Amino acid sequence: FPLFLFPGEKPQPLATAPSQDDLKRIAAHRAVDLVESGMVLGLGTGSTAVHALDRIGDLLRRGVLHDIVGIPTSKKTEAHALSVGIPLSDLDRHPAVDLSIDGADEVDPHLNLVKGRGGSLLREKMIEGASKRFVVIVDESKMVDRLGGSGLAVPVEIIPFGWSYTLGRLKMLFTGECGFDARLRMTGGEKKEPFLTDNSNYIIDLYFENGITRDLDEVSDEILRLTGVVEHGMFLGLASSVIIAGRDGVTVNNK
Ligand code: ABF
Repeated sequence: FPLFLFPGEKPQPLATAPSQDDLKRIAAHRAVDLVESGMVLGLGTGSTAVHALDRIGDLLRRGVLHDIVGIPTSKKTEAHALSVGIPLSDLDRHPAVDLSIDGADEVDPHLNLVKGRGGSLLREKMIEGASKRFVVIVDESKMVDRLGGSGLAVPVEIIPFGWSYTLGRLKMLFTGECGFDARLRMTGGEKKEPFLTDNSNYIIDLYFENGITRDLDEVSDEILRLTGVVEHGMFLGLASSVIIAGRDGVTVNNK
């Protein structure tokens, strides 16, 4: 894999068959090659994005990059970015973001995404939507023919007030859809309670047996029109590029 290395830097040894985490790191490092000194960066959330944070921190420490300011997409990312020495800001002080780098849960052939299984979709969409360039980093397992098609959830962030009413309204949008289900996301562990986002909201997870078969823009509009819905995890037309690390190499798909 053609990773960018510095003089004296040893290539990270890969097992003969790279693990999924190796692939995430490879995609992340490729994206960080696009970072230039002086940039305002949108900092993604998740196990793939963490590799990008670590790499940016490393390049700042070595003095290869300087004058970077990062805008974190979650509290978790904020803590990690600070721990690796990335100076932070927010959208109010830096409303124009040069480049955002983030993972995704699903990517379709048109570079539409599902994001937010980690629960950070709202801040991600705000920051990535404010970016001149939004680069998505994934391993090959995230590629799907149709959004919702991996059998995992399409998340919707809602306000807690009247959540079961909003759940009912969301279910009504997909009446008759074969194998459709919608559930309030709960925390794991023994103490079961609703999962809370960084914005103190709830998440409703939508499940589609065969993926979303209807027009994605229409589905998006219908969901957003429901009072009580804050945002959903379909990122339509937002990605500029997707870097896909697979066992046969790295592919870059541009919009
Ligand atoms: C965030 O991290 C989310 O939008 C998405 O849910 C998730 C992807 O996580 P991972 O890289 O751990 O698979 O970007």
